Amino acid sequence: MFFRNAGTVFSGRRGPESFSSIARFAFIAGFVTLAATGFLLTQYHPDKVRNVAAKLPHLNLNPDSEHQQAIAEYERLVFNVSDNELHPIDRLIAASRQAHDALVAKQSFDVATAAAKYRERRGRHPPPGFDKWMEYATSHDAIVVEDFFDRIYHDINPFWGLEPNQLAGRAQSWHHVVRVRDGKATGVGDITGRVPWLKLWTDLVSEAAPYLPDVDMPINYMDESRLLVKWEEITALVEKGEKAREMVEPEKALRKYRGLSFIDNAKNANETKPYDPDWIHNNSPQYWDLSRAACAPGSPSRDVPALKDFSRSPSIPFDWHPAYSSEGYVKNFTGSADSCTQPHLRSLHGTFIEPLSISTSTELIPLFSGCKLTTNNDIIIPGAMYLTSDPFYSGGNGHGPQWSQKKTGIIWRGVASGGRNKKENWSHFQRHRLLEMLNGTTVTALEHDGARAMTFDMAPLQMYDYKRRRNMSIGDFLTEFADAGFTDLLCFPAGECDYITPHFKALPSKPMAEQYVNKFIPDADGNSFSARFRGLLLSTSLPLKATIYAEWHDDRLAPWQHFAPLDNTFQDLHAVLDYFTSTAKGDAAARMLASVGKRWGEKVLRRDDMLLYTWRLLLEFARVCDENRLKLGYTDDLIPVAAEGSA
Ligand SMILES: *[C@@H]1O[C@H](CO)[C@@H](O)[C@H](O)[C@H]1NC(C)=O
Ligand SMILES: *[C@@H]1O[C@H](CO)[C@@H](O)[C@H](O)[C@H]1NC(C)=O
Ligand SMILES: *[C@@H]1O[C@H](CO)[C@@H](O)[C@H](O)[C@H]1NC(C)=O
Ligand SMILES: *[C@@H]1O[C@H](CO)[C@@H](O)[C@H](O)[C@H]1NC(C)=O
Ligand SMILES: *[C@@H]1O[C@H](CO)[C@@H](O)[C@H](O)[C@H]1NC(C)=O
Ligand SMILES: CC(=O)N[C@H]1CO[C@H](CO)[C@@H](O)[C@@H]1O
Repeated sequence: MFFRNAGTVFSGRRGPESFSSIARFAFIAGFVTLAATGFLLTQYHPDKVRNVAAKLPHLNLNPDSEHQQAIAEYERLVFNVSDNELHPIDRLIAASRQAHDALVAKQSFDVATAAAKYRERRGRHPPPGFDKWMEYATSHDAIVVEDFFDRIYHDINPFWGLEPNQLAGRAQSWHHVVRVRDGKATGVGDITGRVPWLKLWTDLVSEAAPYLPDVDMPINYMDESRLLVKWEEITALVEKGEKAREMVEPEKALRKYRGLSFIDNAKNANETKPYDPDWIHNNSPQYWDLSRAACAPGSPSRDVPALKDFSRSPSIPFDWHPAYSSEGYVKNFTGSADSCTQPHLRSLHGTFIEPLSISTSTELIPLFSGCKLTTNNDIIIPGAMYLTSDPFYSGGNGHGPQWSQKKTGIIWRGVASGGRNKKENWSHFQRHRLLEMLNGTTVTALEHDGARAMTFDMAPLQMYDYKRRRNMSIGDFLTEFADAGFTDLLCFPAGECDYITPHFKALPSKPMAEQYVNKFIPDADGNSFSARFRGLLLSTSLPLKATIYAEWHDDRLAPWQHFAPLDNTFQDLHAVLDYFTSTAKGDAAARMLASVGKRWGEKVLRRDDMLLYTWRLLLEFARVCDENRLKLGYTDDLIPVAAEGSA
């Protein structure tokens, strides 16, 4: 039973005891790489700590560094509480730090190491041109960890099961293409009256173009991702590709891509007309049904059909312990985005209720998109909005004041998107839910008068047990703390807002830069990904994030390290906010995460990092579109004397 009935009691969880010694260990191990706070530890577990500290490299603690102080302050506080005062989130922070440090320790600094790690993880030689890619990466201080690029292989692998010339032809003839020929990139396609994405992506690819083979990047010009191929079909394609995969002898590897003149010169009209598969334009809620067909058989959502009637209140599955969570808090953020394991999302996210537009194919074609559902088969590139300097998304050059200058508050502004919200279905939309949960008036009424909110129930006390929840003061707290509202209610039909005005009022918008005065900023999906996440990470505020969309950067960001993750139900929202605001330790944790996230973002979310991601992706895509693809490979590192005529 997934869904909570009125009165269902939450069925208890494992106590936290079993975690604490591991958590402590994790913290101590984590310090080795922290390079900042060794001396503080000595005040606490003297013996253990001295052992660790003895192994620490010489540390240069700069007492003026806001970043180092942010870390030191949290550690001081977390080490001064007894095990049973540790919050589950403290344990998650410790575990996340340890996992992330271990990941970053796998960094490659030279092409031979990077190529070896590539072969180990991918089972092929890297594509030709890998050396130039690595050269650019190292000369631009990029952090190269093979795992950071997993997404590329997840996305590209099914295409190894398709025929290369057909792939190349379909890519070349698509409606909107970033085309690379002879080391130059151009945008092809009619963009009259459209957003400037083609130019943004073309400008990015231009920077890599001198080092790229001829390649076509067919791009999706809709907000929504487009391809939902049945799980069985994708699996068969991936298996076909894997069966053919080989690690050719280094001397026999081909270094030169075939090139695309064979298509460019073809006079055949069939090859220049865009190939459009059957597009499904049927409106909701069949989208859920298309999506679940892309889930593995046996996964919880696969056999749960779309809801037909959204007139009933949304029900949140409280009595439920997903594998991606620990003690009620998201631990595995990738897992939390997966709709295949969460059948209740069929009625808790606008994408599955009434998306603005649907144009979906169940046939696999090459198509590049800025984001996708975990079930989609589009190939992800960095969202075009991340490439603009538009302060609407990025907040511009200001990233907000220091933590101590900030207001202890949470702010959110945005439009009531997520899909087409209507009288019959709006209470199921994620942004509406987020705002009602942050509305002090609504929550106070819920706590004191038993008035039902339209979009949510209070999460059970048994699951999230804290003082404010017990004394029913979450509403009062939010009244002071939260400033969250829609800037446009986007009523449907337009102008007929009676159904929504008792619950929401439109507020004036606020530039991102002004929002950064607050400590906390939640980020929720709109019609697709929110496009503000990068700006939020780079700010001095702490982003709180839930999403069902995958993005290019997912493998390089860690929840509870760079941002605070939320469940897509938001059932954990109040408890997470309580953790951050009820003790000095919580505030220090928020300050630390905001600072660590910003620092990390400045290292791995730069334009150069988006360039390197796209560059590597295009090398892979050019290879999979090449009829010699099984033999193409970078192997110079394995051949003692470089052979002549490298491409
Ligand atoms: C640790 O906690 C105790 C008791 O609450 C307090 O007296 C002491 O000052 C704290 N130490 C530090 C370093 O914060
Ligand atoms: C296009 O393809 C169809 C079917 O493969 C073929 O019958 C037709 O002659 C082709 N047209 C041209 C202009 O080559
Ligand atoms: C996180 O979840 C994803 C998707 O469900 C899964 O593939 C991955 O193995 C999980 N990661 C960990 C560390 O459990
Ligand atoms: C409830 O508890 C919170 C946290 O301790 C406290 O700040 C608040 O004043 C309390 N409110 C009431 C009504 O008791
Ligand atoms: C908060 O909720 C109340 C009703 O509970 C509503 O009147 C008000 O407009 C809401 N505030 C915002 C900013 O939407
Ligand atoms: C998925 C779903 O049931 N959506 C409904 C939202 O509300 C409109 C009525 O305004 C219905 O037509 C949709 O079917």
